Amino acid sequence: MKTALTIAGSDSSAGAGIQADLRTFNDHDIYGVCAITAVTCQNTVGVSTIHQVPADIVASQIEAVVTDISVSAVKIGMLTNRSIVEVVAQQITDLSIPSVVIDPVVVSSSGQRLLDTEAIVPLKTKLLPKATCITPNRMEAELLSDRPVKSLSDARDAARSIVDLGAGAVVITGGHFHSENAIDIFFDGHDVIELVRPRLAQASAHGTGCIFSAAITAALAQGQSLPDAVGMAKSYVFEIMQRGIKLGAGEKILTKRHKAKETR
Ligand code: PXL
Repeated sequence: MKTALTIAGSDSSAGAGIQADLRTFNDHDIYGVCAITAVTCQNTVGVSTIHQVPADIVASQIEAVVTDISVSAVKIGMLTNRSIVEVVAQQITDLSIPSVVIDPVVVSSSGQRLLDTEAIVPLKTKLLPKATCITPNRMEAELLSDRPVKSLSDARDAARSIVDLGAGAVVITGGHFHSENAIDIFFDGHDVIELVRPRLAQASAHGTGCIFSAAITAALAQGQSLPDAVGMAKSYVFEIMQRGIKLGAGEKILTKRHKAKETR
């Protein structure tokens, strides 16, 4: 059985973070292992507290699993602070971890900061160049490219500059563009590909970014090409976004195990 590693934060509501990643790996017949960077105390309404895991403990978790279990791909999500960004970048190289998918998480969908401001530069200079693929949303693409990303044409320019910074490929997710469709821009240094799906009413559901990047990681671990992995992940997210389930007072939780018609 193929395995993939997720390096990310724990979400007590299990809609995003480590819990969503492991669920997504499982849906794609990948055994998931994990290294937890932070414990977020949150429910469907928002994040109340964040406990940052010490960087050496993050490193020990990664080393423990990777030196024992052969990992085919890694997904990197919430990293919390500069020390964790640096230690993870070092370990990707030292432990020769293949197929690195980075979801450059900065702020939660409920508006809580999940990465310190001072961690942005090391994220760009030390970690981004190790990415097989990085999956920023519009706001994250602005931070990475240092340019406004207000339109699809801005997104195409930002995608080029993110690849110029050293990422193997980038997908700028279009959930936040003011267009009729949800359009993602994929660029791998050669071709710009637009991935188009109709925009869904419940587009703000919690965890979509985590699930998208985890699905790409799972597909890479299965040996798919990157364009195929991204296309499959987009379809998977589109499918489960229609299965959002209202368990608490806030955002819906996305899980494939829930049948869409029960929510209508
Ligand atoms: O969706 C971004 C995200 C990533 N990781 C964790 C989160 C969130 C959003 O809340 O809690 C742990």
